[in-house]
Amino acid sequence: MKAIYNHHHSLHQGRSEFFRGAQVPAFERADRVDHVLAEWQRRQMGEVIAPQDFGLGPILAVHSARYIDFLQSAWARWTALDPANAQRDAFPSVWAIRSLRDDVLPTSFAAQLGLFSMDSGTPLTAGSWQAAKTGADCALTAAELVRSGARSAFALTRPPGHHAGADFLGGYCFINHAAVAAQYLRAQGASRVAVLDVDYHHGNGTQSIFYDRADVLYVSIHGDPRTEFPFYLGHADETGRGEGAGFNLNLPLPAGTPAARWFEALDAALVKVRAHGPDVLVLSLGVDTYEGDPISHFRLTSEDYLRMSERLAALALPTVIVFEGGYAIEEIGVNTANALAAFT
Ligand code: Q9C
Ligand code: ZN
Repeated sequence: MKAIYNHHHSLHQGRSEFFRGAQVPAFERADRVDHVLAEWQRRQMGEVIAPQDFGLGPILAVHSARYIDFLQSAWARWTALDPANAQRDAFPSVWAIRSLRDDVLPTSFAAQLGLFSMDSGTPLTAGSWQAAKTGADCALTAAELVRSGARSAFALTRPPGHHAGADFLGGYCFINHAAVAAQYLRAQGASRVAVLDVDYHHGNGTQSIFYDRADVLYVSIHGDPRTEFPFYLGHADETGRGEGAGFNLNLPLPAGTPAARWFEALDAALVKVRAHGPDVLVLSLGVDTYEGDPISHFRLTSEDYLRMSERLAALALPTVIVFEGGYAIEEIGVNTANALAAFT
């Protein structure tokens, strides 16, 4: 299998995030991807290639123009407020929550940042746009490889994507790479696409982008949003709306869930994916389900990812794999390579 490596990922380096009122070092670090690349090469899992440039078209098929305009110019506007901001990441301080208007675009940068953010946990930095845009190119290059006959391809990128919605960032995500790839595959002729999300966190962005549609199924196994991020989406009763009714499946599990129970949920997820009869599968692969993850609470072991890989590959679908979360830095290379092993 080819890995499409985001050579611009380290342009995004969040300095910190908030935890219980304090600023702590960011969990979503550049060396996450370095460790995955090192393990990929050590195990000779396949060629590592650079992404092609797909321009903005496929991104604008998923994200709103005013959000993408904002992301592209955000750092220049942030540093124009005060040259000292060049040494500080931008965080929102105000939000357009219920009863406030989101249809009028304020001119204030701070107000726009809040309008386009779902949390204060996603540092916006000098290179966030370039890193995320190149990540979309990685996912699109993977989609193009699979479309032209590859059995699978792996977009090795960060920051992750599945929390980013049509017009907002959050959960360390700016552009929803999995959604961009799924939409691109539809535009290029796939009749049905399935997105399977095995990151610890519910992919609220991906779900919301396809919630009204029957052509793109979204299935997710994740920490119960009653206690786990993203909190406000990912419940079992969210099954799709309108034409999309029946084309969304959430399988929330309580914090502390052991591997045996997680694999039962995977069985249910795979039944749903198969029933959709997709031409292609997009896999949002996060390895924050690992027992040692510092911000997540499932109990999968490194060996469990080998089993996961076998189950996923047994679907025998053309598969675009997009890297999402996973914060146990020392083990992230082995866990991710194990999760991909049956595809190589
Ligand atoms: N102090 C992904 O895995 N905040 N995003 C956690 C920890 C958000 C995770 C707070 C976690 C988002 C792609
Ligand atoms: Zn996650």
